Amino acid sequence: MITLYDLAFEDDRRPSPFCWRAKFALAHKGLDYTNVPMGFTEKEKIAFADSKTVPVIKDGEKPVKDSWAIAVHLDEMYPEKLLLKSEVGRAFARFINGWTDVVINGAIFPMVIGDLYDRVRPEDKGYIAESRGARLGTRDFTSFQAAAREKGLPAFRAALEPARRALREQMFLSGAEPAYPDYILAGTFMWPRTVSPLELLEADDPVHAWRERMLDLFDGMARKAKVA
Ligand SMILES: N[C@@H](CCC(=O)N[C@@H](CS)C(=O)NCC(=O)O)C(=O)O
Repeated sequence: MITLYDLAFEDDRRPSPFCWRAKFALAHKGLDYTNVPMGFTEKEKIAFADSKTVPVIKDGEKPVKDSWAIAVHLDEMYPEKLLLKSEVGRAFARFINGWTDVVINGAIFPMVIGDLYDRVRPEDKGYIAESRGARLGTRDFTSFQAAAREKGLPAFRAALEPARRALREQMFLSGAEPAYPDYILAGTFMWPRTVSPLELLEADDPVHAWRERMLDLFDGMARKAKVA
């Protein structure tokens, strides 16, 4: 039996890009699991895994923390539909993981922090104001977000060019079928989708069409999630 600890915002929104990677990975394998929602200030729920961040899974008695470690664990334990495919597939996925974390997540965060803060659970607002305020040097997230969007949106779209070039040639980042690199980037798009009305992509962008395909996977699993 697998349990996934998943970050929850107000009205049961589930924004964590890293938790979405795990949810796509579990769905890819066709594995059943129990989803346990947790707020930023409920870290005692994941203390058993010695983690301060989600996702965390408990697979039987085994705790696994960190989305990358979860993907590796799932491939080891359930090798039927591989997420990472091969040594080359794993190396490619590792690159996409780092690129998405640093470049793509980094570009989105300033553009949605105001909307995100508005949707955090009331009991978590103090924690987010302090932790993200310290990171950004301000607690006026609404003004910060407005300023970030001016230059940030064109820069974000430009940063997606490597993915766009691949998606002009193939249906998924991983080729004809989706695999973990797709789940990494799709997980990231679930983050703004669930907390902000900001549309990040133009309608004729190949990345937009790919995102639609990702939303349709697994019976529309991601599309069914509550949006901003
Ligand atoms: N490298 C980790 C990052 C996980 C992470 O940063 N998760 C965020 C939620 S999106 C979190 O739990 N943050 C807790 C906090 O900010 O206190 C992974 O891939 O799982």
